[in-house]
Amino acid sequence: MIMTMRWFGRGFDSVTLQQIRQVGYVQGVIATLYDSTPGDVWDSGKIRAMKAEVEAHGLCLAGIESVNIHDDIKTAAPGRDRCIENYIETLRRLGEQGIDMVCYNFMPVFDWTRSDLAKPRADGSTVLSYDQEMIDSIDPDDLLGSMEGKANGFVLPGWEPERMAKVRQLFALYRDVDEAKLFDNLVYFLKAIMPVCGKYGIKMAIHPDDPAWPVFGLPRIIVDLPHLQRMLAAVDDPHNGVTLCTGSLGSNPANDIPAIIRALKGRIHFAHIRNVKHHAPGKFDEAAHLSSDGSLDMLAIIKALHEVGFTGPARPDHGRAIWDETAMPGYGLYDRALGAAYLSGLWEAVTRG
Ligand code: CS2
Ligand code: MN
Repeated sequence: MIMTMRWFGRGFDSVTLQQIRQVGYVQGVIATLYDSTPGDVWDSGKIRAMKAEVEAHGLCLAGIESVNIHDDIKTAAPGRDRCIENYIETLRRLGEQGIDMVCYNFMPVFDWTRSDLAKPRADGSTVLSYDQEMIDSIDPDDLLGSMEGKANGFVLPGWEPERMAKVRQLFALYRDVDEAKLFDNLVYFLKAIMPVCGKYGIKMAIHPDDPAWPVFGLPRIIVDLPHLQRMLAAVDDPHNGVTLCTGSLGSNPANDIPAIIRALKGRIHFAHIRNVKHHAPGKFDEAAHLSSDGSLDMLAIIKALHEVGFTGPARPDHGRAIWDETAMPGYGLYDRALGAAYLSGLWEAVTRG
């Protein structure tokens, strides 16, 4: 396992590469071209500059999160083949520079969804939280507004303002896309990109839907083990793999994360490790990484990753906002650094027996 942290790039992230290096418990970062628009080809010069900047700070660029998928691909709209061609070209350019892991998601309209980005805890820290009842009372049109209010001025990953400005149109695009169609569109996309992935050794790692159930009546297809297995079987190529996000899959208490890890042996290319605290069905808070702070058994998760021989990058996923830090919700330095230290400790204990 290679411990990493996500970095959104200079100018987009409140955290610097030097700070990440000083965490000490991480070897690399997972980065992206944060100002890229889904559907466009990434600029080779920008990819090269990003990689050089990361390496100049003594860190490795362990993968990309995310190369986002245009809605035309997800809905099989007329523009899909062009967008797929562009995606293939982006992968080729990443592959040429030795980047071998790409995370993406296939969620319609909204990326991850939360009802509160800064829910106060008793100790004055804040966390992201989800309450289905609250989500049901929000008009999807207003969701971005209510999220932006608590985003500390940052653009949220997967919530590109230019896309969100047309939420209504996006919903119209998905009107006839049910679970079966969305799945077919994912398979079509994966089949098209497998040759370039094979050529450059790029491991694609789909991020689970977050939360792991349909939101706003939109279909969700990466929510549990049967769905993950169906997707891996449909394109049975080792380059077609998974981002094992414990918090996203763990939003549903029925998902047994260590069992999922064991069942996906060989196909997990990236791990997001964080804890969640379940309160009631459809109601959870993100928690500190520590097992006792949430509902997930982090030691059992690390043990399962070790057991399946996981060698890819892992990162502490979201953290709490602590010590008065102002950052993108979930992506402050302090609590993710604590998470990296804790997870590295568990990993050392497990690997050394
Ligand atoms: C989120 C997502 O849970 C997470 O990791 O922060 O934004 C995630 O990065 C994307 O869904 C992956 O494409
Ligand atoms: Mn995640």
